[in-house]
Amino acid sequence: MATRKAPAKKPAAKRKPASAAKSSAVKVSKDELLNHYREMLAIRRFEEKAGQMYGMGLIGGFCHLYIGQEAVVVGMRAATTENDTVVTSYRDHGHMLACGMDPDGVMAELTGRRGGYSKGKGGSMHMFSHEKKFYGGHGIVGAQVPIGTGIAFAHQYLEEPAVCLTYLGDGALNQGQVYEAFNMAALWKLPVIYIIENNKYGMGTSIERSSAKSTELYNRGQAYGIPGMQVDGMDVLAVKEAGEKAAEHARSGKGPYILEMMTYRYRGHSMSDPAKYRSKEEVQKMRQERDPIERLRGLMLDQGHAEESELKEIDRAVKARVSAAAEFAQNSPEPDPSELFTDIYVEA
Ligand SMILES: Cc1ncc(C[n+]2csc(CCOP(=O)(O)OP(=O)(O)O)c2C)c(N)n1
Ligand SMILES: [Mg+2]
Repeated sequence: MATRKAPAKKPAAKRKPASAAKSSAVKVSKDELLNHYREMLAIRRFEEKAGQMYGMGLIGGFCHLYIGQEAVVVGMRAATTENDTVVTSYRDHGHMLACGMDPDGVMAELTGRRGGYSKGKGGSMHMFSHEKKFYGGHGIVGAQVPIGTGIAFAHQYLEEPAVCLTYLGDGALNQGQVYEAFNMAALWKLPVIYIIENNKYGMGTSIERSSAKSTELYNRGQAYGIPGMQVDGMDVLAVKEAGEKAAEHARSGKGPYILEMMTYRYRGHSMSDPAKYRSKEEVQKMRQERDPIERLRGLMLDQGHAEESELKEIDRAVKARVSAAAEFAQNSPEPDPSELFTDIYVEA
């Protein structure tokens, strides 16, 4: 469960070395563990169902599944509060569910129905919930980073005690706008946590082939004095622990923080990805050895936090909830064509 340490190489003079989170041997209550398990499983089952429905032609357009990465959003959610805001890329279903958004509304948006969060007009990549403080869902790689930085600026300006969790992929980290945002966030000490979800691949190639210094993406804020940490993103407890540290830093006026979550996606980049850039064996190995849900399940059983029967009951309840969301999404009517002309501008 250990998180990775900063490289042993001695840091250059004056360079603030990126630190590493300690192991996740923290005291956590049984209820908390069960909640983490339930939430990760809910995302997994939701995404599996979405994948099935896509295959059946019930969902169209782009659809990027989050399977494998569940510990990141669940751990970060547990480390932060309901006042904190979230913004992310197109791989966003897990983030929305972790924010407490209704699975019915998310699934109905995927099927393009009126009951969806964007009334069926946005689809997988374009959902928002002001109530749950989720600000998208962005299809343009990296575009959410200046937006999250702007939200953090608003928190500071309005003297709100909130932090903005700004998620981005390893591929997005090479975008110029990310560094413009880093500069402003550091300059003004904005309450923002940049969470790099390093799942090792962009759309069609590995980080080794696309990113300089690919083993230490958490150091990318160094030029601006932004501290960073590399975290085992397949361990929900390690994520939570690192998230608490980053949130404390950002909330107390010290400015931005970077967390590099080492994670993995099991499915293709999107539903139409032939995944020629990696082997099936690699995916299989990850699933067998690193799966965040199985890992937590094993930990709870080994340490006597839960009985098999309790976990089975959670599995059953989660499955039933996801089936109900799928049912809702198929029964909700399609938007009326007149809806094409509404919601184009939103009142301030
Ligand atoms: C500006 C821009 N360039 C290219 C694309 C096409 N594209 C979509 S996702 C993606 C890869 C991004 O990978 P990463 O940031 O690692 O996120 P992941 O999909 O792994 O979650 C690319 C190149 C885009 N949507 N926007
Ligand atoms: Mg990636």
